[in-house]
Amino acid sequence: MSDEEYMNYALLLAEKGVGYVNPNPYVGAVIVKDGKIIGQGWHEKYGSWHAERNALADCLKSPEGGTLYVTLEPCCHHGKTPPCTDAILQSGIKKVVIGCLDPNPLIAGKGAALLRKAGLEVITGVSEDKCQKLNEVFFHYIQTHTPYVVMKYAMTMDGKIATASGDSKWITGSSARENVHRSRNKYSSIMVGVGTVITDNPSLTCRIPGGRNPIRIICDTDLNTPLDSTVITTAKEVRTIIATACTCSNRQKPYLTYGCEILLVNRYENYIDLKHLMTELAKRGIDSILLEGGSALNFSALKSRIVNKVQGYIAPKLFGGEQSKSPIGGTGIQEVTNCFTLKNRTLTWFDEDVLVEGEVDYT
Ligand code: AOF
Ligand code: ZN
Repeated sequence: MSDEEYMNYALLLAEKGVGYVNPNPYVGAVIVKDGKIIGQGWHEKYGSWHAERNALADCLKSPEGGTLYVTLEPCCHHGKTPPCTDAILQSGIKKVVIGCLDPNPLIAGKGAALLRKAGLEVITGVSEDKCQKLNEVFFHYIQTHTPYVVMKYAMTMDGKIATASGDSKWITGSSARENVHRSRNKYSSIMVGVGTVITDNPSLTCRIPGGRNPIRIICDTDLNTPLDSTVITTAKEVRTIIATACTCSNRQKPYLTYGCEILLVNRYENYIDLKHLMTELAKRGIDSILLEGGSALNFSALKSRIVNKVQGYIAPKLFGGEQSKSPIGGTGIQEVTNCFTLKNRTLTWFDEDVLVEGEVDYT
């Protein structure tokens, strides 16, 4: 097998960490000796052993003289676990093939340099694009100290997220909805505006086998979330953060009693300051947000330039209606030249629905 093939296999292992390691990266490692894989591992759980140590522990025979393939540069710092570089040096491995360097300032090339200095052969940049793409959330979070925000919506082919009467249930089919639940498992939190809670009373949980619930974040400038809404009554079961600019402790109290966390943020143009909210959430270890709207919050988020990726599911249905809402509301932009554009676009079919994805290009 070629270096790329071993690295691609390590990438598959890394993906097994989805849902378990935030805000750490997904990392996979394979140890090869005499042309055979003798050990493999991945970063399985936040705070637990790194991929390299798991692969070494998995070795069927001595890794001495072997080659380590790892999707991310081995760490050389003491974090929740001791440096992987120590374990690699102790193992007698002779060659390390790295997918991409770790942008964490504590590492950032130092891990690779340390191994080279110790006399190991080190190759970097094998399947680099794939390795970086896998960790787009981690790369963004560690470099900007803000969460990676994915705006997701489902609309009809005529661009509506609800009918004229406000009905918005089941726009897309089950296969697309299942993919949304995979996203809820992948990203550490889910965010909606208070309007969505009032009109839809959603539970915002992850409903796929083995999935875990994202932390729920409700943007509620003036604390208007109904106390009998599902997100509030189940706040002791699923961590729920109410982001608000309301400082009145009497108004906050009932939410706290239900088990919600109140996150006080600055006000900005009659709304909460979303940039401020992002830094506060990152401080709490939240590396990613699935933004599920509604339309007012979606436009505020775009305007505040906090959105990194847009995922639009399009169903082959037509609703019509002057007043029927579209995914992004607010004032909108005035001139086409000021529009938001998307780069690195992809299309994926989910039965009859199509998912259009792209990264927001703020340049
Ligand atoms: C690796 N292999 O599998 C992972 C790495 O607190 P710790 O000890 O878990 O360290 C977390 C940092 O280590 C994290 O920010 C990232 O830079 C790196 N993660 N490194 O060599 C791994 N998960
Ligand atoms: Zn490590």
